[in-house]
This record gives sequence, structure tokens and C-alpha cells, in this order.
Amino acid sequence: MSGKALVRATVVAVTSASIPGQHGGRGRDAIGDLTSALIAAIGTDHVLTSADVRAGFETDWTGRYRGSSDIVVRPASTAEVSAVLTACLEHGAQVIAQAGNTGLVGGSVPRAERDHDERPVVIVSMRRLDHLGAVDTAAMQVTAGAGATLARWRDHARSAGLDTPVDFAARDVATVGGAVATNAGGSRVLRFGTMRQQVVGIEAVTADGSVIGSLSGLPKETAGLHWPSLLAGSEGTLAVITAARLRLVPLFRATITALVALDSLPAAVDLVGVLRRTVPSLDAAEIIFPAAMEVVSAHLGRAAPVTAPDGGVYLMLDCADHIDPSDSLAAALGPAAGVVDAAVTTDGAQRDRLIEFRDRITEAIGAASTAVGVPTFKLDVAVPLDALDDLLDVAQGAADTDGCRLVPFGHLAEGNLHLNHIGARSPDKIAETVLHAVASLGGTISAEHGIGVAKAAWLHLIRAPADLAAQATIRRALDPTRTLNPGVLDATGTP
Ligand code: 2HG
Ligand code: ZN
Repeated sequence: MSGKALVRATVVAVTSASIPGQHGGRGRDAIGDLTSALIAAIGTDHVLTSADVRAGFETDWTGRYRGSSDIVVRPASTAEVSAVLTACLEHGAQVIAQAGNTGLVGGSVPRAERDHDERPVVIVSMRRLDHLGAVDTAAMQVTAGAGATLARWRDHARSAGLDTPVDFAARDVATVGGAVATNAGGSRVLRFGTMRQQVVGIEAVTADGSVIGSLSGLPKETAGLHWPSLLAGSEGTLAVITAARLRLVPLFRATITALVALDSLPAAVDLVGVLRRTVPSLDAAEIIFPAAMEVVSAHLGRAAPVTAPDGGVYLMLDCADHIDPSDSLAAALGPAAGVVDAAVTTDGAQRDRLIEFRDRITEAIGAASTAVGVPTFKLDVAVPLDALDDLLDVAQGAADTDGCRLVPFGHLAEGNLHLNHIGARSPDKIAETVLHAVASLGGTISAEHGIGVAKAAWLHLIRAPADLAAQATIRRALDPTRTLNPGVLDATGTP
């Protein structure tokens, strides 16, 4: 599908001073008028107004972030997304795009507090835009609809003898659009980069219904602003992404997975350095701290095949190549300092069982949180590798003060830790302590989940005032009526 072939939406010129329909507020008549306009735009079957149905879209995966909506719409094409946004603009509604809803920072559900303007809130579910184009094996690219899951994108690539460069545990639910919008990462970042680096072309709809971007897939082009660069990581605030032209990578069939127990975090950091320098087939280096291993083992009902000593850590390593990578992995692991034990396998079924100790940690933490009756408090952060030890000390101190259980794991090569707090009593205090430490250690308050609403109040720690002001100017230019995902990525906290 080419951007040029899309229907042109009616463009309604507005400024921030005149939000159409704003005076209509959220009264029954205003919602009724908006509902009629949306039905006229996409038909009655996919305009959902019943409270029970809406409820399924109003809470995020963790259960921590929630808010109320007035209408949920389920468009099936870019033209329908454009028609929906045009109707929302005319009726002064706010728009929250949602697909997999696995983002973990509250960016894809309505805000807990409604806008003081009392504007209607419409959730635009992108799941029906799940088409996958033909794989171009020569260019190593494919076009995917925003609602295609990462698993379908991957299976589609594999059926053509290629693979996807981005993969993570939520693959069956998380979607291409969400992954681009949050610049998601995952386990293969050390080899292929984050989602932003995979986007060769993009198609999106701005708040006034205009369709922007191109899916032509030219890897080289210097012809003005690069929409993929601008929209990747914009978290639904600049435009609603409808499709992306994505890079594919070779499918490596010779794979080996190792779960390595080490005696310390510095030993794990050193080992990853050695592997990155000497084992080009290294595909993943995921760190699992003992607390996380404990939670996932209890959830799976089986012990890990290796045990890290007190103060130690686990590394889940993956290598993938066209020729057997076993020897090069063994050559690097053999002499490595601090390695206590390793379980290594090339067998497909055994690999799957081993990888469960990494892939099912989030699910295990979710179950543990349900048991204590409080949603998990998650902080996705990254610091330079030599600051990881210091960060963990601060995080453990904050968890001890709160009285909650810290369960850390993450992606070691990028210094990216997922600090999960089970049973946290004062999440804001934990965030305050940990995020200040992250910033002073030269890190980032979000490595791959985004800012959402969860971290908006701390964005100033890593972005200078002039930087935030420039970003706000770009946002106002594309969305003068504050229609798209208000409150998200907003350091001022304005909904
Ligand atoms: C992962 O790496 C995801 O599996 C989720 O980023 C992290 O649950 C989390 O904190
Ligand atoms: Zn992650």
C-alpha cells in the first residue's frame, strides 16, 4: 500500500484557541452527536459505547493505569482512521490510540483525571489494521499494519526465509504500531538496534485527519524531515501510526542458548564485553537477578538448571548464525572469570524450556502481584554499564525503605534494567529516589517502555528546559488542539 493511494480526509483548520466542539463538552447530546459522526465515518459495528465493552480498553496490562472513555472505535484502514480523527476534531474529542496495550507506562489508556475542559475521550483501537504485505526478499523489507502483532510479523518474515530484528516476550499481543510509537527494544537490540532503527517508511494520520509519510521503502533518501525518526518514540502524541515499512534480517537456523550463573554483576558485564567482541553471532544477553529467578521458577514450578551464588546473577545468552555457533560461544565462556555454572543447549524444545526462565518473568511478576493485591510498580531504566552496581544499591535501598520486594532483570548490553516492585506502598517515593539516581549516573529514565504518564513528572531530569520547549513546539505544530494522547510525554503535567 502506498501513502499516495490513500483517500484525502477533509482537513479542518484549527488553532489551540478554538477547539471545535469544545463548548459541547461531554453532555449526553455531545457524546450522541460524536457517536453519530463516528458511525457515519466507519459504520455502526465498530463504534463501541457500552460501558462493559469500553472497560476492556480502559485499563493497562499491569492494572496500575486506568481512566474512563466515552467511545471506543475500531477502524480497519488508514482511510477510516483519518475519518475517525476528522470526526473527533470536529467534536472536540481527545484521542488515545491503543493496540496491544502492553506498554506498561499508561500511555495507551485514558488518563485517570479527566481534562478540566471535559472533552469527550475516544479510544482508537488499531488492532484491525493488522495486514501484512508481501515480503520483499531482495530489499529485505515488509509492510505491516499498525495492529499486526510482533509474533505475526515474525512468522510472516520466517515463512519467506527471513526474520524480524525486534523480539520480546509480549510478542503475541504487542503490535508493530505500538512498538514503533514507543521505540520498543527487546532482546535483539545488541545486534540489530531498537524498533526505530527498523523503520524504513511510515504512514500516519495527524490530528486533523491528514495522512503523512510513505511506505515506498527507499533505504536512502534525504528529502526533508524523516517521519520515521520523528514518530518513533512519540507515543501517539504527534500522529496515529497506521503502518510501517520494516527492515528484516537473515533467518539464522543454527542457534544455541546458554543460561550462565556468575558470581557477580561486574563478572557478567565483563563477559558480555568479551562476547560482543569475539562472538559475532551473539543475539541476546539478558540479565536475571536471583530475585527474578526465584519468582519465575516458582511460577513455572521448576528450578533453574544452574544456581547463582549469593551476590551472583544469571545471564541468558543466545547465539544465532548460519553455521553452528557452539564452538565460538564455548571458546568465550570457557576462560571467562566468574562463571560458576552453565546450562547450554542447541535442541529446539530444550531451548524453549530454558528461555521460559527469561520470557515468562513479567507474567510471573504479574501473578505474584495479583497474589499480594497491588499492581506491580515498574521502572524501566538504563545507565552506563559501570554504573549498574550503584543503581542497584540505590534501587534496593528504596525498596527496603518502602518495604516492597525488588525484582530486577533486563537487557545487560544496554545497561537496561527492569526494576519491578512487588507490593510497593509508595511508588512515587521509589520513583523519586531511583530516577534521580539514574539521572545523576548519566542514565535514562526510560530505555524501551516510553514515558507515558508514569514518568512524565520526571522527564525534566534528563531533558533540559530548552529541549522540552522545542519538543512542545513541535507537538503544538502538529496537534494544536491537544487532541492526541494528552498528558503523555508532557513534562508540564497538563492533561
Ligand atoms: C521485557 O524485557 C519487557 O520482558 C517487560 O520489557 C519488562 O516486565 C517488565 O518490567
Ligand atoms: Zn525489556
